[in-house]
Amino acid sequence: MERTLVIIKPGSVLKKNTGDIISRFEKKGFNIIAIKMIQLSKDEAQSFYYCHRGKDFFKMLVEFMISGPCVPMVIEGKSVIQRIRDFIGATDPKKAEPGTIRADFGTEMPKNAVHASDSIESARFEVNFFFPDKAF
Ligand code: FUP
Repeated sequence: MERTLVIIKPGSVLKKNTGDIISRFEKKGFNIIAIKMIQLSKDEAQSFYYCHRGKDFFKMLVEFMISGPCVPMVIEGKSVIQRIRDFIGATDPKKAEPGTIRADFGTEMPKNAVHASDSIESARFEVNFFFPDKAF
């Protein structure tokens, strides 16, 4: 069993796509074990994306992530980290496979609708970041 952290990003919440996106995960059979709506502070967004500090898109990414509330959730299941990454599609919505969440709800980076952990290490950090009681 694995756990992964998904965030419905502020752009999706603003466009009222939250319910539709949650529904996509549920209809696919994914098991959501924790979910909440919060607004990140600048410090929190910078800490969450610490691995991108110093990159040219970092400032824009942080500004976007604090532009409104977001909806982080923990999803649990067998090989769920890779399965969710495949399900949401490529990072750039323009390159995401048709029918994926990022293709259908994203516009361009960083407004790519959702975030999902990309490894066991990042999932561990990210789940603990938003849901310390679900840490593994
Ligand atoms: P992902 O793991 O799919 O979220 O992709 P990355 O970790 O590479 O990127 C993190 C965030 O930065 C994504 F929301 C996309 C954004 N980004 C840009 O805005 N510009 C870039 O050139 C690369 C990533």
